[in-house]
Amino acid sequence: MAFFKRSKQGSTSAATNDDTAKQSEQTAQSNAESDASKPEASSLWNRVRHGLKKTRDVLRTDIRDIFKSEGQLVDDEFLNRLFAILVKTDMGARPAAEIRDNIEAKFSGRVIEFEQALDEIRNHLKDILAQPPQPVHFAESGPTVILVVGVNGSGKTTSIAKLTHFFQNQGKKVVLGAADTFRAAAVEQLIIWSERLGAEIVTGEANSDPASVAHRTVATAIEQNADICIVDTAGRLQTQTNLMKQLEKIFRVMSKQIPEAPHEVFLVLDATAGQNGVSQAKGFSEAANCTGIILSKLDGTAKGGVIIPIRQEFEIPVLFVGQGEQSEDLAQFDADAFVSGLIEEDVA
Ligand SMILES: Nc1nc2c(ncn2[C@@H]2O[C@H](COP(=O)(O)OP(=O)(O)OP(=O)(O)O)[C@@H](O)[C@H]2O)c(=O)[nH]1
Ligand SMILES: [Mg+2]
Repeated sequence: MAFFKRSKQGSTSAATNDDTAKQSEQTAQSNAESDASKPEASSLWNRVRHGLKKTRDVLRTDIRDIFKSEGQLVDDEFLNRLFAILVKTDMGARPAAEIRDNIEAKFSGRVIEFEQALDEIRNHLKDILAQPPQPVHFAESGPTVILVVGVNGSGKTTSIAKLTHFFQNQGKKVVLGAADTFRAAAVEQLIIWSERLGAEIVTGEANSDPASVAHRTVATAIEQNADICIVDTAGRLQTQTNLMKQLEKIFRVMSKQIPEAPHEVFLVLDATAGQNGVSQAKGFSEAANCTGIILSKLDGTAKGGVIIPIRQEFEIPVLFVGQGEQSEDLAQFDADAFVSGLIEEDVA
């Protein structure tokens, strides 16, 4: 059930030619900004690559282990072992079965080489991860309002610090709203980030109405001619009706101030939460009318394969990946670079 009736898709498709031209311009700008060949971007992607090492090891080392020689007969045993390895990456049974079935259809009873098997995996993953270039939808005039939502501890507040840094690097002025009034520590956490980043912040008393903080944040952003206004929210589950209603109220309040607001609703997903996290977040994403995903904690122990079911099951794009606890630790998502990080060998 969708709590929020406003359709993001609808508002985009109603765009005029002018809007479309503007959007292409923004897409080009965003693509230029995400260009993985830029030094800063490529160093971030090296770190994403580092975060994908465990998954890459499973794909490369474990699959190589089922090749007794350079070529391997494609029989039931080979296909079963390949399927088991693919599932270990957290990509989910469906894509793993699709890859297995494609290989069976092409090579059954014949010999497949290791690199040919990797090609099949690489191509399939690229198909799944492909998404249209998706810049942040900026407001045509006035501040762009971004609401950040997700389950407890998924990385919302840290991702807001990262987004602030990202937008400030583009010369944009950011105002933050601490609408997680549930815990004093949550407000404190965002205040610390705002001081470090030099961004204005709007807070409220503990347990005060989060919608009132959201309202004051948007008002401050308008007053101060800010470019971006990012509002933090308390962690919640889709099943917590009261909390979902509270989110609905935040939406209502914002859209009274700026009819298109919130321009973006970012869902923060914890990459370490695996398949359960994905299923849990799917209903939430639909209920809260999310427009984009930030995949956090893609460092250390994360199984990067989790992005595959995310792209398959969510109709919204993955916009950013987070790979650390500092404000610089955010990269714009790049499907080709990601697949390369999942599969290509480390260059010594
Ligand atoms: N390693 C790593 N840790 C992260 C990342 N993002 C967030 N964290 C850590 O995860 C923990 C939770 O992050 P928060 O940003 O507080 O998460 P939240 O969703 O705001 O949490 P609640 O407000 O309690 O719902 C903190 O210890 C963060 O430092 C990341 O990309 N990588
Ligand atoms: Mg938080």
